[in-house]
Order: sequence, then structure tokens, then C-alpha cells
Amino acid sequence: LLVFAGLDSSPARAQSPLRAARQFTVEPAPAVVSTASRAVKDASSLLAVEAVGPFGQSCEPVQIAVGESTVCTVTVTNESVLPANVNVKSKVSSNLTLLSASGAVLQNKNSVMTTGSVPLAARVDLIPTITAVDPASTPSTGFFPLEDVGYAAMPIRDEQALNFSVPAFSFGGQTFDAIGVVSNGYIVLGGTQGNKQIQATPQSLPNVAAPNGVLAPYWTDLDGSGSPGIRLGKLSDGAESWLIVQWDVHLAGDNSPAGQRSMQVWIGLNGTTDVVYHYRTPGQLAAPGAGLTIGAENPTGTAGDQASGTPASAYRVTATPAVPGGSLTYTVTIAGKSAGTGSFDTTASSNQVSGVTRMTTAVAVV
Ligand SMILES: [Ca+2]
Repeated sequence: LLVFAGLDSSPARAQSPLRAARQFTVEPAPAVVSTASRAVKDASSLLAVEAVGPFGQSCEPVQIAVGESTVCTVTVTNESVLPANVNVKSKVSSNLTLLSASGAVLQNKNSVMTTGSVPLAARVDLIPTITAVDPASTPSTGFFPLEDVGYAAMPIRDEQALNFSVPAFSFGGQTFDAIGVVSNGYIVLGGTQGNKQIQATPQSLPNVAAPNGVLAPYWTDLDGSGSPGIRLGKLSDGAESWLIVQWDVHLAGDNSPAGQRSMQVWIGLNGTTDVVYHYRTPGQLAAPGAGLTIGAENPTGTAGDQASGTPASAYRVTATPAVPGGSLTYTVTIAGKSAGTGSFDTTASSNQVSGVTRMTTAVAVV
């Protein structure tokens, strides 16, 4: 038995054995907030930058009288995915004098430095993993046709994305409240910002080139024109609710029955990573000529996973959260020696970055 509520239209009452196992309440679907297509130019670059940083410092206050003191704080964080050994040193201009340091060692009245190279742990990425699962182990026990419960299809063209504001959901410890649904069989977490995120050629995941942050139940060259398109639904079983994205599209250039492709992404709205892919015809989908990726990728495109072959079952995507890289902080107390403009200067070097990173904070003595 299915329970329906919150719909204006009267939904069909058809049931399949697959769906008899669970009762769902039907809720209003999110609406399209924007669309993007390959016709729209996008100048932004989405490549991830790997570096040791941010490197920051500040002094409080930045103006002192002769004989008064100020406290400066230096922080260096390893944002690379490799461990880094970092050397940091600071010095003051001649009208300032160092009184004390915490977290670093005074060399003399003008300079302070870390004790040798300080090892900073690598940043760990959000890492998605995809696993084939028995559809019967999932909440819907299989593909749950949203048209059966009254959700209308939204047309989608070839090479197009529909962006939706959606109820907040968690993926690998990050929260998203928008998705971009691309006609080529994948979702972009957070929504698409331009045409670089609409790609007909599936990537081998991970790939730092756009699109990144993809949930791809069936990424290949697909076309929604002349097909129903996209349905978005929200179903609840009373205890949990799910956002469901459904594609009813076709292989580019083949709107025959053999070219039809219908798949769903179920996203649990429960504060944890809960993502499942379903197919209307599992095991019967010939591999498309344009290639096929069934997988998931993190928002920076630096970690991802994919299944091999054509969909033979349902898939579950899990994700381990990112862990920030190690950081070091030291503070120094500086006194004003003579009136004039002065500065607190810090340099940082690392075995992961060539050259030296430099930062200067002006400290005025009045
Ligand atoms: Ca990518």
C-alpha cells in the first residue's frame, strides 16, 4: 500500500511488487531555480589548487607607544595532500624589539623561528566510494517511478543543466542545499555555474577538470529533447525522507526504445551520506558508444570512485569526510623601541612548495 499526501493532482494507484515493501508519503518537489546550457559561456576555472597555506598573521594592536607592546600571531596550515615539513621565522624592524615567544624560539631581540622543520600532516580529501548493492536492500527496493505518484516531468534539452534549491543534505560531512541536474546523466553537488560543468564525454573519476562533485548514475552523451526529461520528487516514510532525481532521456542520436535510459538518484535527507542509484531496466542497458561512467566524485575533483561496466544492480555511494591538514601557530610579544613605522615580517618555507612565502604586518610606534 502506498500513502499519498501533499499532491494536487490525483496520482496513479498502480503498484508493483517492488514497491509494496515500503510506504511513502509524497511531498511537493523543489522547483527549478536556474538553467544552464552549453550555449552559455563560462570563464571560471574550477581547477583545484594545492598549496601549503593559508599562511596568515596578525598583530593586535597595530599601533603602540614607545615602551608598549603588541602581540602578533602567525599560523601556517598544510593544505596539500602530502605531509609537509615547514620552517617559519619572523623578524621585527629596528624600532621594535621582541620580548617573548610562545610556540617558537627567540633567536635574539629581532628574530624568532620554529624549532627546526615542523611536520604538518597532509590534508585528507573527502573520499567517495561506490558499491554495487542489491536493490532490495534499499528503501525503495528498486526504481520507483516518480510518474506513478504524480510528479510531472520537466523538459531538459541536449547539453543542459537544471539547477534546483533542495532540502539540505549531507555528503561526506559537507552540506549541500542545491543540485544541478545535467542531461548527460549526472548531478553536480551545489549546482552548475556554467557550461564547463556540462560534459557529454564521461570522465574517469576522479578528474580535477570540471565538472567536479558529481553523482553520476549514468554519465554518457544523453539527450532529453523528445523524451519526458527530469523529475524531482521528495518521498517520506514517516521517519525519513529522500530527495529523488529521475532521468527519462535517451542516448544522443537514438530515441528508439533501445536508446531510452531511465535512472534515479536517491538522496537521504537525514544528515548523513545516504546516496543510492537505481535503474528502470538494470542489467539490460547496452554500453553507450560515448563511454559510460557510473560513479561519484568529491567537490574538488581530487577523489572519486566508479563502478565498471553497465548497471547490473543498484549502487550505494558512501563518502568519508575531509580532514584539514596540520597547522602550526606561534605568538610573539613585541615592544615599541622608538617612534616610527615598523613591521613584523614572517617567511615560511616547505619541502612541498618551492620558494618562500612572505608576509608583512605594519606596526606603528608613536
Ligand atoms: Ca571532475
